[in-house]
Amino acid sequence: MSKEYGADQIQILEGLEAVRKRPGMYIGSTSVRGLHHLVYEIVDNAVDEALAGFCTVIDVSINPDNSVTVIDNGRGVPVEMNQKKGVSTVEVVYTILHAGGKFGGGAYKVSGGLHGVGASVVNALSKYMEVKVEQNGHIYRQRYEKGKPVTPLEVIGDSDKTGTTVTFLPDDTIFEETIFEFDTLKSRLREMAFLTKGIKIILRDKREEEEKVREFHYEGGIREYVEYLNKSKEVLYPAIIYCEGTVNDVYVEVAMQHNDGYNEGCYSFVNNITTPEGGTHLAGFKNALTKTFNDYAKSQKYLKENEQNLSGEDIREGLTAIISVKLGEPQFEGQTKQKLGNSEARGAVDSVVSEQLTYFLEQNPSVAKVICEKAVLAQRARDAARKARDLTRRKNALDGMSLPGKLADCSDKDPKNCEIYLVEGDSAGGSAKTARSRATQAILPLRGKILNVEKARLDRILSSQEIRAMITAFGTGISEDFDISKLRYHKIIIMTDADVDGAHIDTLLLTFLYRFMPELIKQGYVYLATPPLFKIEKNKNVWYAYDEEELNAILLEIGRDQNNKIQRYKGLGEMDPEQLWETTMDPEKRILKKVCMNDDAMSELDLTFNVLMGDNVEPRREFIEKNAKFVKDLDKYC
Ligand code: 28F
Repeated sequence: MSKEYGADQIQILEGLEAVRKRPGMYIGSTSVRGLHHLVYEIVDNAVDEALAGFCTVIDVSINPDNSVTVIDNGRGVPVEMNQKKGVSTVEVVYTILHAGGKFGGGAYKVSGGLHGVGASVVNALSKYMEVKVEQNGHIYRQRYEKGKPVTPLEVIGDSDKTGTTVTFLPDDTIFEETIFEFDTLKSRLREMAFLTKGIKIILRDKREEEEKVREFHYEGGIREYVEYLNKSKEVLYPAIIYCEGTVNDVYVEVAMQHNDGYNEGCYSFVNNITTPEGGTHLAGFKNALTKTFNDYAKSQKYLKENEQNLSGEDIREGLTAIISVKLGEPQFEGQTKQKLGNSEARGAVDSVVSEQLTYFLEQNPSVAKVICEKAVLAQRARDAARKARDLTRRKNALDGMSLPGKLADCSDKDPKNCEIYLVEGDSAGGSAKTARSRATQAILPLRGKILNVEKARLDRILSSQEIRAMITAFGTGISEDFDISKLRYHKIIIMTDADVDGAHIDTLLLTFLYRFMPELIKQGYVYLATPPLFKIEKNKNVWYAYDEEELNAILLEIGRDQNNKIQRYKGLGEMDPEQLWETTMDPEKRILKKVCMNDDAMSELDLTFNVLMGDNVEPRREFIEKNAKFVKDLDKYC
């Protein structure tokens, strides 16, 4: 007899169908990024249980089949029947869209993954999901496939513990990628542990013989987060400035500490969700900081009455800060819905930080002095930078002559058709100018190593000819002046020698782009050209190989004998223009690698750039030893 479908059941099926039809609406994308959001969504529910005070350990495992198991030691999702729905609360939480605590009010609403779409979305997008609840001395289990229950909730054993265990296998007919990345999960789970002081989060990778385990547990919460982000830097003072309070039902927590660098690293969160586009909480923080430091600097005569106020930028130079707020109904705005809109958060953060920072400065005059002195230096450097920066702005669109002399521009003026090659060295630059398609390909030769922006202030950076030439050529401006609509080329292609020096120039250029024009990378305009490593000649035939593997494949095919002439390219300069065109610049034949980044864990990205490009050699050595499988003559890199 056909199963009686009540109105509720139909609504449930329609809900799950909707998720499977348009998954991007619920988890952002079905790319590798959306895949990892499935894990964050389930872990968020366990974090909710921790915030409610009942869970202390969350155990996350990537299983050999790339399914994921998340275990918490909370109370366990209630197993009793939900009278209204006629099924267990477990089934309600895992099959009804927007069901579960996040929308049920009460203690369950202060945390949220991708805006709290709930575990039912993860269930709908999984080939199977199995939920186990330990409660009332029993172990209950229910299995679902593509979101639909395939067993009732049934007792499968006894247990004297309580908690919830969820295992799910993402549906590979929906996700392009179903291989989880350990480091991606590691970054986000570490961040969750920093944001939820006292929780212990364990991450296990069970896909290899040797299980890989990482444990994150920070009693100090976001204070330890600031310490962690500053660990590769020289801090200006030992203390970590900490503010905490609740205003208008907004819980505010702020930790900050200056380092001797020039980059600003302020990361904001709402209900543990990262808000890379900032919003009202970040605005409130910045306002409080500028007001409080200017009042203090004037009262202590670090600034004369008639002297210009310190700008927020001056005060935040070298600042690492975490701004975390928790509130009931977060409103998300902005291009990627990652900007907080709640107006009450601005005032709450402003008042908590103003009051407690003022008190801290009065109690710690030596720290206050160091910060004010650095801000005054930054103010002077900023004025110098402004003059240098004006040199990079083209007076107006017609003012072609202000383009850098070395730039061989293309004739097409529609950015969508145009690309600019950043070429290492004048000889390769010359050969690229000859090889290129003049209509759509511009060439900007870069002489030698560009300045490492990670270790320099803006005025020094803008005094670099190479840096100014790129800024002017791209047309977008930098930092807060940046305007993507002014970009003159929709492909920025870095073309360097396939050797250590070329790789070093790649990292210097990427550091510059990441620090001053991150949207170019985020929106996918930046590429790396891949010149061939080998040229194989045999009886007038020519082949090109881009790596050792390809070389062997070609030799296998044409036969290894003395007629083969194999040339290992040392650099671009060894190729004549037509070879360069043929192998590396012809859009029909070339291989371009797109440089990608996502802002799921910006703080980790900033930290990695600083470890690799920053002043301190020791953290870099550790990073290379840990990450590079076989690194010889290490000191060459440091
Ligand atoms: C591995 C992922 O999902 N843990 C969860 C709980 C605990 C409760 C709960 C969850 C209340 C009424 C919605 C228990 N006892 N880990 C998890 N642990 N959900 S999810 O309640 C669900 C809400 O419907 C819980 C008393 N109150 C709440």
